[in-house]
Amino acid sequence: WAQDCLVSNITVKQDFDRMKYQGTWYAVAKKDPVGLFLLDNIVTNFKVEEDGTMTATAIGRVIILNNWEMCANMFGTFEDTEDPAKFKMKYWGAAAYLQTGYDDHWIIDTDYDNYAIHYSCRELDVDGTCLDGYSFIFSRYPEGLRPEDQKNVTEKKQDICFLGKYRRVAHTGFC
Ligand code: ODT
Repeated sequence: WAQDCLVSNITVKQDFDRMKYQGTWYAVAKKDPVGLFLLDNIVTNFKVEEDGTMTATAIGRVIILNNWEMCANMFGTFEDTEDPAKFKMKYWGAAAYLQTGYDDHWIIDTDYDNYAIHYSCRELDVDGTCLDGYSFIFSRYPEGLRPEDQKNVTEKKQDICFLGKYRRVAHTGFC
């Protein structure tokens, strides 16, 4: 078994249930993209609207325009695809100077009650691997993952070829 790291071979959560995914998730680790945006104190809240659309808000500490530190209030709407665990995320900030974008948003794995592994590849390399991507490890608890979830999360980090590329996301109460 040799890992090929092709984005097209990455597997996502089977039968993803957006209803059970709702509510608060604390980012406990992050693999940054080129030109990282959210630094730490990152908390997201997912919701399913009455028409079934998944939406989310996120806050987090950012540094904008060389050295202005603030808490960004971000919003996202998720477009469905043929795979229930793969979305396109349109996102924007409460203020015009915050980042906007349109990213892939894949839920690699979650048990809904404790942990979730998110993945987004922004730019494919010519060989089909990910040239620029990011990933969040989420927990329902700001203190971090339960010990019993850590082995599985480590395996999934390897499956998406980001093992060793994560940093811890602190929750200090800044935001
Ligand atoms: O921080 C970075 O470097 C890249 C990520 C920027 C996207 C932030 C947009 C958040 C919009 C609201 C959505 C919340 C849900 C987020 C879940 C996972 C990560 C985007």
